[in-house]
Amino acid sequence: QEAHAAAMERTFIAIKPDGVQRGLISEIVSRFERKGFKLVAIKIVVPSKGFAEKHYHDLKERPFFNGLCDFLSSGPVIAMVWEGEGVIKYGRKLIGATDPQKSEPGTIRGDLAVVVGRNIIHGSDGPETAKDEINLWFKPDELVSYTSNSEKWLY
Ligand code: RTP
Repeated sequence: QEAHAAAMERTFIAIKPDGVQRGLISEIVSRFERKGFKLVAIKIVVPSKGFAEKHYHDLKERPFFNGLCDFLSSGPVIAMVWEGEGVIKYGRKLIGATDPQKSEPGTIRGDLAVVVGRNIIHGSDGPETAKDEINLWFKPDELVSYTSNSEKWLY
């Protein structure tokens, strides 16, 4: 069903500095990959504090905003774009609740994290933020469109 490919949904996923430092990159990538989502962009980057503030601009009134931005800019982050049917919502499901104390076992945060300030991963929470975050973190030519061999068995 090739008509799918053109309009396939995309989301922005980031492995935060704690996830990178703890050696969880392959574990996290693997969960999205095995589900059947397609990786269309990936890079490692140390965001500046100002960049982190842009990324989290919606949270600027929250008491933890400054600490959160300090943390996101404290080391390497893996920035990714994943593609697939329902990837924005289902990606959030794979990630689990914001507070790892409340995330279900089987989710990334439920299995791999303990506290909200070190919850190892970020995922866009809707179509608008997905679009904005992809545009913030990636230039258009860093997104790669391709057909993966497994697609005809997934869709
Ligand atoms: P994210 O954007 O990172 O995927 O997380 P989220 O939507 O599940 O949660 P959100 O409410 O947008 O919060 C963004 C990030 O802020 C940190 N946080 N710290 N100290 C605190 O009480 C607190 N609350 C939130 C978390 O790292 C959360 O992922």
